[in-house]
Amino acid sequence: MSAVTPARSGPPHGAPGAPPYRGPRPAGPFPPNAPQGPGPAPYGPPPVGYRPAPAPGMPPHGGRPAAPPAPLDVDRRPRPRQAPRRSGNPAVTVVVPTRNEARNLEVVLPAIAAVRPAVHEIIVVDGNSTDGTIETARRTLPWVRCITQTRKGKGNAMACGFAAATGDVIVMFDADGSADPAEIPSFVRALIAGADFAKGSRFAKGGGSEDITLLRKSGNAGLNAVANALFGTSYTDLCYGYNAFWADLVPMLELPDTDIPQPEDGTMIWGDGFEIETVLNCRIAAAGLKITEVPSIEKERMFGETNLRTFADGTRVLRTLLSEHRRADKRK
Ligand SMILES: Nc1nc2c(ncn2[C@@H]2O[C@H](COP(=O)(O)OP(=O)(O)OP(=O)(O)O)[C@@H](O)[C@H]2O)c(=O)[nH]1
Ligand SMILES: [Mg+2]
Repeated sequence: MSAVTPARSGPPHGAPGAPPYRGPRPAGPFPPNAPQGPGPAPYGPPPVGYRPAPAPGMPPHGGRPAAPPAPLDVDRRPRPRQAPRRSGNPAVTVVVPTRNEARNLEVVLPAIAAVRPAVHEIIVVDGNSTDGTIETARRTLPWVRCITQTRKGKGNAMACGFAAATGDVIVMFDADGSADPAEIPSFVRALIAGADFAKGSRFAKGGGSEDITLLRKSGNAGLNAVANALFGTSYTDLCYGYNAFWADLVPMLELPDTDIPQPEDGTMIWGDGFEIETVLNCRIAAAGLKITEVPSIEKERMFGETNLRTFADGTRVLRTLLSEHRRADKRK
């Protein structure tokens, strides 16, 4: 992407007529290479609700004022959500779940920060990593936000990240190097063009995977067929973690409460595991929202090991489809 963020014109923050203050930007310095100055609208012509970006010297991501650097402690308490809004120039929050992904973050975080139009914030949601993931994230990209999840499982990590997000759009982004940050603008463009949910797909035209095994591909295809039969959808890639949606949908998703403590017997609360993507796919479909698939190319995990257990997690996904179908039926 060569487009840059346009300069913000108009009064400074706090002055009459200035854009509303939408909460502190929690991180310290902004990306040093963030685009400044005038330029074309980042995602094409500005449609209704266009919100101009900041002038030189102002924060580059939608005009939020800079806050003092985040404390070094990990922030366990999600900040209150500012009212997200839909516009042609949305502030983009990238939520990155991590479990022992230090080596990958050294590559992945700078790559996300280099995306243009620049993202508003990156939230690393860590799950008790033992390899210095959080320290590495902070060292690699000082303005990254790091929080720790409240229970275990990728689903809980994502729910914590969604609750902490201050952007208008939320992008779900795996930390293992398998997702290409350069695709973020296509997800955002699909949302600006009218989608509620931009669903990444390795099997849509233009997509692909360098990583998926035959077993997982067949399992995914089967689960996909069940989902489409139950929900009347046309999903081509049910179990893919690279997706984006408007942040105003978070309350409607009714994900498991992040304040509930981890069960003492070590079991995972329903929705806290890898079934999170299925839960989102089902609830968005059941709500009749507009879904646009975005072709995506999945690369191989760079370093470290998978957290996915093909059979156990595949079974969780199948059970999720059935229980989400019952849930949708009850609400009709
Ligand atoms: N915070 C947190 N992140 C997790 C947890 N489980 C997985 N993740 C992260 O979720 C992302 C996807 O997990 P992966 O282990 O890559 O699973 P996958 O993408 O289905 O499988 P492979 O890419 O084949 O390894 C990665 O960034 C993981 O670090 C968890 O319990 N907590
Ligand atoms: Mg992966």
